[in-house]
Amino acid sequence: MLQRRLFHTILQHFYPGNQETTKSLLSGFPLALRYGHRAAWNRSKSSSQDLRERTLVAVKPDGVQRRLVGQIIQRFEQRGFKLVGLKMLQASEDLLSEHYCELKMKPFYHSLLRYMTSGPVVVMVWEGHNVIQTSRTMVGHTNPAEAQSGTVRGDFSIHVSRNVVHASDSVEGAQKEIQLWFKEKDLLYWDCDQTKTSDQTKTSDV
Ligand code: DAT
Ligand code: MG
Repeated sequence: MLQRRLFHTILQHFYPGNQETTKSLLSGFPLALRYGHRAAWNRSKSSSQDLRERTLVAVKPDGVQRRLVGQIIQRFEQRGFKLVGLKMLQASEDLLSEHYCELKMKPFYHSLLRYMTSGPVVVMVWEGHNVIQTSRTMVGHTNPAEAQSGTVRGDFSIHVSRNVVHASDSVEGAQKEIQLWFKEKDLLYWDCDQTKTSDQTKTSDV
């Protein structure tokens, strides 16, 4: 009500004596207010969801054997993504057949499962803006022979059957894979509160 009266006063200032113009502009005001407010709310809602995008990245058995886990984690940290889940495990054939269910008919499927069960894997969930697409770019082409230098596969591997790392390829794929590999309770929600850290440092310095 206060906003309506304020708007009326402003209109009166610009259109003195023209009651009709003032009235017609005023009738659109609550709508503009309502939709403007809703649009702003939707914008902030979608941008905060966007920052919370999550993906599954896994260091495959060859990556673990070759002691590449640290370097791969470092690339994601350095890029600015947030680690919200991490575990090392010997994956079962059941889990992998679910993970790679879309590849069941491929000629390499059985050797893929043999390779993926040949040793432990390190599975991670990374969070951040556009993390799914950016991770795919960072990981590089499926076939390392075609992967660009600077990507994980382009820097650390030469053959498609030993391509070191996995990253989800879509929003649906990431959701499915995260649920498959992690229980909800094993994913952490933590805030990146650097201000607090520097305040604490200042306090302890005093
Ligand atoms: P990506 O891992 O890049 O998402 P994908 O989902 O098509 O690729 O395949 C899953 C894995 O299967 C891939 O990382 C390595 C293996 N693979 C794919 N194509 C292959 C091929 N032609 N020969 C052997 N292994 C292959
Ligand atoms: Mg894939």
